[in-house]
Amino acid sequence: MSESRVLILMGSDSDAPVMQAAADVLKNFGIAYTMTVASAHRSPDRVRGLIDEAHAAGVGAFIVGAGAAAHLAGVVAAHSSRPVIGVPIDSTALKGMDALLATVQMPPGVPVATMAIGKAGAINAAVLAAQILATADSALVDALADYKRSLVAKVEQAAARLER
Ligand code: RP5
Repeated sequence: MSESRVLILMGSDSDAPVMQAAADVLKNFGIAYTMTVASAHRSPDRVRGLIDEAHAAGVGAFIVGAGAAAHLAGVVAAHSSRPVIGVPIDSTALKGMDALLATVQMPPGVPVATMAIGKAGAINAAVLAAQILATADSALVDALADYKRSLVAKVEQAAARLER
């Protein structure tokens, strides 16, 4: 954890296939992270310990994914004044709507920046974490500009393919 700039937490290892997308994006930006499992309901003391460790390490943002009664991001936000980015996971019969509402409906004063449900949300969580860290890292500003250019290029390639 000591070198990490982002802590990625998830409520269960069953969330890992979605949350791996956030890790992959951070890796592409060269942002060191720690990724692990801790449950707000099943292992609250572990959650608290990880938050303390993350603070000691100086992480600049938390990315937190959970499904169902997804309180993990909110609990992290309760214990931290660093930015918390929530990713609702589609892991129940309610297809992530449960997690979306549980993650986004925070009381005033305790924000969780809530992303879209699932993999798109995990990717955006990592991009947002990079944008937060970029406020004090000019190399990341350049990397984000490159990333935006790559999005433009993909659209242009898709347009060219369709127009052919
Ligand atoms: C949530 O319940 C987890 O974040 C996961 O999305 C869901 C199911 O967890 P498991 O039963 O697979 O451990 O707490």
